[in-house]
Amino acid sequence: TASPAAGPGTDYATDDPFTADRTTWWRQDRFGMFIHFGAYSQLEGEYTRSDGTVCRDAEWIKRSCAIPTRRYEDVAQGFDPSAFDAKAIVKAAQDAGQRYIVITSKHHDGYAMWPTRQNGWNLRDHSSFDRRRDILAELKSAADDAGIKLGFYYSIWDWHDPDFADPATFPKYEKRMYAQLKELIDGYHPDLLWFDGEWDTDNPVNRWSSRDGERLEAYLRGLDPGLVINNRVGKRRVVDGDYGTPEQEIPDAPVDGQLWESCMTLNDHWGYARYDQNWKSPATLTRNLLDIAGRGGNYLLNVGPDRLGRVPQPSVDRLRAIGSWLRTAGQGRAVYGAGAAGLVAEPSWGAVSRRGNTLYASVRSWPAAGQSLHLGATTPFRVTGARVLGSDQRITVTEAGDGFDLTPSGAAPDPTASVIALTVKPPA
Ligand code: FHN
Repeated sequence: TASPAAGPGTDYATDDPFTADRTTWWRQDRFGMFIHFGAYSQLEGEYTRSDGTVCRDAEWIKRSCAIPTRRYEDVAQGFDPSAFDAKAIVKAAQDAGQRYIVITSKHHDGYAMWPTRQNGWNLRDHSSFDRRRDILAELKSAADDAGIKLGFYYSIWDWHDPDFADPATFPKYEKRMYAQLKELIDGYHPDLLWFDGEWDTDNPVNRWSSRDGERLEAYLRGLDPGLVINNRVGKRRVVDGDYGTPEQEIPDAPVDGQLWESCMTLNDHWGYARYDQNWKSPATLTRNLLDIAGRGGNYLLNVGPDRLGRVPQPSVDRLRAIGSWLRTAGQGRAVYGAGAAGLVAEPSWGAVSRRGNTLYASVRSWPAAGQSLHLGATTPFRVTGARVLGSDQRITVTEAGDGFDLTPSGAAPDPTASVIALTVKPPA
């Protein structure tokens, strides 16, 4: 876990308060695309039981709907994501302003999305897909061409491998898991591994312990010291790996000195669910990104391709809207390479991030004419300049109480959030 070198608020010229290490690219990129894609996608969120009842879920559908293993294997046999288009997916990420991608290589159902040699339960050997294709290789090539980093999600928990559930044979599963991870690292050279499924569970009882996580992490770092690894390697979650992984939430307080990434869905499911039309609005998603960046975190926003491998249009539309906001008037500077301001209290009217000598106040509720925004300083500093990105209106900055009042001379340039860039200096 990267440790703060100077720490926010002591050296304003520091673009990044953390020491440069393997996570530097990850901290600077801030915004990534999560992809949940696997054999479960073939059902598109719905399963009709033998008694005719319909059961709904996405990547958990085998477990949630108690699908018999043989029946689920038949489903996977029909899986044919012929429309999976790595270049289109990478373009959707680029259009969103997402600078890294994490795709499920193996979810809890144990189905490998690459031609693993450890078992026959994979997209090459157990599907109707073109045996000549390798979607992880296609995605790696497209990501490399676009300058986008690529990570693999890998579930330690495995519902399919009979040796996982049996304490007597768990070491056989662990050996296959190590071998699969070596296949992924040697075969595709990912920049990041996103572990999951390391938690305790009742059925099958998870044999994985924090000790196992520490041993696995050491093994992986031996294979590639540059790998960024999340904290879901061992049960403790806080200590293991390079960063913490809150999910479907934005941590309440800035997590000083800790690296973290919040992962979220665009609707209510990670995997594709045809019936799920509960899409979050582009404004909500953009504001989440700004709130997260202002607290020093990363945002990993998910897409769930359908059974043919296509990213749903509502997902593409929302991602494009976020990217449009980031590209407008350089507003992305409030996110990329930016982090917890460390100088001010979190305001009610928006989010404040900092990059070097500039504070980016992303205002979602712009004051009425003649009204002001208050910025409460927690560390003394001077404001030597203020401007609104995308507008030539003026901002009057006056010292007030514990901080400053910012009074715009015009209307909000952007309904989602308008950014006031403040140049700051240590006290004279
Ligand atoms: O059980 C998984 C779930 O299916 C999904 O992959 C999320 C994504 O972070 N992780 C687990 C739930 O915490």
